[in-house]
Parts: sequence; C-alpha cells; structure tokens
Amino acid sequence: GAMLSNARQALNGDRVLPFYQPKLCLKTGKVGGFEALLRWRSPEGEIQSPGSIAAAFEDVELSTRITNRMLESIMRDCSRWKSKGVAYGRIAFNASAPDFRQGDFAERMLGYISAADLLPSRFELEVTESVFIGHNAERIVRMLGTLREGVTIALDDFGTGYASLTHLQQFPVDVLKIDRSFVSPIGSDACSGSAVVDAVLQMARSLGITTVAEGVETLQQAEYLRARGCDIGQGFLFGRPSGAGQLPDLCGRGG
Ligand code: G
Ligand code: G
Ligand code: NA
Ligand code: MN
Repeated sequence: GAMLSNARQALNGDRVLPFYQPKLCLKTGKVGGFEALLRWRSPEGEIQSPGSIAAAFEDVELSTRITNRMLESIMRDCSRWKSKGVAYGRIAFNASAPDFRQGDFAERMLGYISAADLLPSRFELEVTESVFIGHNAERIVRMLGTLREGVTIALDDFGTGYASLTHLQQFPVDVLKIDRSFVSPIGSDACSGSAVVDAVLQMARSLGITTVAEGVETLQQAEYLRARGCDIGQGFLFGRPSGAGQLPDLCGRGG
C-alpha cells in the first residue's frame, strides 16, 4: 500500500528522523528526559507524522529498518549533546511488535548504545501491549530481561487495546504510560477527575512501577495528576515534539 511505499522511500532517501518531546517530573517541574518520536520528510520537504506510515510498524522488514535508523540518529544526537555537556536526561524510543521477531533484538539495541559509548541507563524502551500478544511469552520475557540490564522498559498507551493485568504480572516493566485518552477528559465539563487514572496510579504505586501521563495539555490536568502521585508528565502543556536542535534549550547543563 501507499503507507509501506512511503515508508520505504523515506528510509531509502534518508528522510526519517527523530523529534524529541520533553517529559517532566511533576513534583519538581524539571525536565527528566525526552521521548524520541519518528518524523519523516516528504519529497517536498514537509515534516510528516508517523500516522501516515503506520502500516510500516506492522511490517517486519520496515519496522526493523525504522527502529535501526531511529537508534542510529538518536545515538548520534546523544553523543553530540554529551560532548557539549547538555543534560538530556533519559531518552525513550519506541519499538513495535515485529521488532521482537528478530532474535537478536535486545543485543542489537544494546549494541547501538555501547557503540556510541553511552550508558544503557540513559535509555528507555517503550512498547505497547501488542508486543505481548500471540508470541512466545518466554522469549519476550527473556529479551526484555536482557535489555533491562540497564535500559528502562515502559508499557505505552496503557489502558487501551489489550490492557490486561496478566501482562503486568508476566512481563517485567518499570514504567506505565497512561494513555492520553484517559488524561484528555480530565477537567472538561463532563469530567472533573478520572476514576480510571486514579486506579491505575494506585495500582502502579503498589507494584512499585513509575507512572507517566501522556497528552497533558492543561495546568489543571498536571495538578490533578501530581496531587495523586503521578511521577512524570508529557504533553503539549510542557512541550511539543521538536527537532534535535531545539533540545538543548529545554535542558540544564552538566550531564
Ligand atoms: O508522534 P505521533 O503522535 O504522530 O505518533 C503516532 C504514533 O506513532 C504513536 O503511537 C507513537 O507511539 C508511534 N511512534 C512514533 N515514533 C515511533 C517510532 O520510532 N517507532 C515506533 N514503532 N512507533 C513510533
Ligand atoms: O503512542 P505514543 O504515546 O507514542 O504517541 C505519542 C503521540 O502523541 C506523538 O505523536 C505526539 O505528537 C502526540 N502527543 C504528544 N503530546 C500530546 C498532547 O498533549 N496532545 C495530543 N493531542 N497529542 C500529543
Ligand atoms: Na511511545
Ligand atoms: Mn503512548
């Protein structure tokens, strides 16, 4: 389809790049890191969102190429920031289910990090629950275990799709990202608070899992989440995804 051919042409033309969106500690208001989000440039030079090539994330060959390309660019950016003393914190990147079909996925991710002479603890892998569906669970647990020698593992879009508490028990995750569809209604006329968000925060706390709220757009949402112990916020209130060049302005210095 058009999505796959757009993705292939963007990869072949070196028109795939990471944008970075800040993640803030809700307690201190400090930037603790960023999520790297794919963008691609159309042949006319316009920046496009990944929705327009989403089918590529379901394809083994293309999702592998995309993840590799993103990691190469992320490592290049991080090396530059490190040499300039930019305190970029921890960088999250995304992988999709087909990436895990490659037996050496975990080693490859760690390889990119060590080749750039960076620490695994500076990186976080975001996966959705689809990674856990229809695959050999033992194999996935082993891969996540290998990565987890340093890399933080986050469960993305939590509460949508296959959301199952079984997954939390079976798969080792450090972070839950509460999907934006639960955060957005908070503070609207119809919704002063969110029982689902409250319950997820409470459950995560008792499991010792760090929580991130996605899609935070208002001060009221940020304050609601902070008051209930949500650790980290991400959303347009704190900053939109932007090119690597903008990142140093959002960071402190010295690490
Ligand atoms: O940035 P935007 O909201 O348009 O992202 C749309 C979707 O694409 C999100 O679900 C996001 O998780 C996903 N996405 C963004 N970047 C990457 C990436 O590098 N790899 C994978 N697998 N998914 C990504
Ligand atoms: O699935 P994932 O959570 O990775 O998707 C993140 C996507 O959500 C990114 O494409 C990003 O552009 C988008 N996004 C980030 N913050 C906000 C926000 O505050 N509001 C909305 N509507 N979208 C956001
Ligand atoms: Na994500
Ligand atoms: Mn998400």
